[in-house]
Amino acid sequence: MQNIAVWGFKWIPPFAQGLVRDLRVRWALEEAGLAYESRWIGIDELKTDAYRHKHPFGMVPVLESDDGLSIESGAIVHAIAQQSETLLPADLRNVTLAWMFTALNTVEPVVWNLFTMDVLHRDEAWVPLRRPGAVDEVKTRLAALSDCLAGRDYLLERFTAADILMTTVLRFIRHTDLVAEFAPLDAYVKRCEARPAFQAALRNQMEGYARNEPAAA
Ligand SMILES: N[C@@H](CCC(=O)N[C@@H](CS)C(=O)NCC(=O)O)C(=O)O
Repeated sequence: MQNIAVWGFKWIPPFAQGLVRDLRVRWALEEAGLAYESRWIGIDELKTDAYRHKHPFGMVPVLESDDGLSIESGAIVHAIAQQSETLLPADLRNVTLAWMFTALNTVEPVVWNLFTMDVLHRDEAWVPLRRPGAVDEVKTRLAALSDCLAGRDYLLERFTAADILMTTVLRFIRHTDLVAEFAPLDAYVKRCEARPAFQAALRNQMEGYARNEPAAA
């Protein structure tokens, strides 16, 4: 994989800054030591034919490289991880993949559901009715995940691509105290976010927003 470019939003309001899924891709590239450039797409340009040529659903992230175009943050992180013994260790291949799917298929749906209620639809009448059940669903998942993390630093014996996905998933509920209610989980997220590669990825994403901030924002 060479001549890599990552597509993210040109700018997004502060409530979503640091959450957009190109962060996972940037983090994986930083951990893998692969150089990349940033490309920025306006939200109003997402559904244009030109951009849909890159992403059929008009979303970010997209990764462009000499190998072609890739979509889906999990698939992109997996492709990057295949180039990195740190992210996808040969002796932990299957279990790393299982935890990558766990982050995206078992944890992200419930966490994202709560994020959409609290942040994207917060003024809608149905939210107060549905929210308590959504919180319960999140807590059930977080409790099980926290049990898995008790006594260990990462999901597996060492840091892998699964931790990138899990941490970025858990960030979707950073506006709540739910993660903080589970000490092993809270420590885990802080540990992962303290990694220099995460900090570099976040800095790159935030610098883009700062550079592209609309005049009236
Ligand atoms: N499953 C996709 C989800 C991508 C996604 O939801 N991207 C959001 C930003 S984090 C987006 O582009 N939203 C714009 C839209 O839905 O129109 C992935 O993981 O890449």
